Amino acid sequence: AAATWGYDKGNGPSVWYKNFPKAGGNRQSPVNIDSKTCKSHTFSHPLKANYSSEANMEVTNNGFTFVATIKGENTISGGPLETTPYKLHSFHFHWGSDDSHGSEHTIDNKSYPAELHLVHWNYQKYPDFAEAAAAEDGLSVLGILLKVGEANPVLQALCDAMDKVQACDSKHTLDQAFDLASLVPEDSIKFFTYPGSLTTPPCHESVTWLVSKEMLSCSKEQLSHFRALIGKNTAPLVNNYRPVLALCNRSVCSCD
Ligand code: SG4
Ligand code: ZN
Repeated sequence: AAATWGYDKGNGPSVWYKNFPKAGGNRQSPVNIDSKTCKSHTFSHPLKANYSSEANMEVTNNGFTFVATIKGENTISGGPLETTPYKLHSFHFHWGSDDSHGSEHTIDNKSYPAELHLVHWNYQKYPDFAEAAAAEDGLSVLGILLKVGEANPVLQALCDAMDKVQACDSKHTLDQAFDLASLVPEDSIKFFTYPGSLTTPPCHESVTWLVSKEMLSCSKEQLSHFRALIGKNTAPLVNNYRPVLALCNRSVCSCD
């Protein structure tokens, strides 16, 4: 059977609203972030990720992305989340077929080759992730753009894991503990924030977005591991990003 959604001509972002009406809403993600016009805001608590090392991390090629599911207790709080901790559920990436595009968020209309999403949920308020994913204050995703530069040793462990799950719907367990903390800026994170949605169907409007101002560097060789993954239709898994949507009645805050 044909997939109900994807990134191809017939099932891509422009037609998602037909099967997933929320995709046509006015709190959708991603968006372009205009760094010059967004308002500066100081929250009472700095945004901090409290991450540790994940043993036996399981990674999957689910045909839409490369996703790592997290068993340990790792949280983020501060910024717009104030003192409510949100727990890391999983992380995944979006990327392009070449270095000129692939990120979901754009900064001053510039695309980057890939974007990391660390998905957290409001675990003290909701009984499970699924319920949080549909609630307006249920999720917070930390997005980190990848730029081409030096090879990144932290990403290399993930690139090696990608080689083990090139086939669609395959899984692998890392045999070395993975240091989640090294994915995110140390100390307090400088970021942009706005209220938005999941960027894939059902596009629930449940996400407090946090887009880090600091990027991760990634070599061209490392990006080639992403592009060697195989998607749903035996084609290369590339261009698995949703293009930017209108801000509508929202504004993006800039926070240092
Ligand atoms: C990807 O399809 C992930 O595989 C999904 O994660 C994720 O859904 C989805 O993207 C949307 O997340 O940060 N881009 S996004 O808005 O995390 C969720 C899993 O399926 C609910 C684990
Ligand atoms: Zn994502």
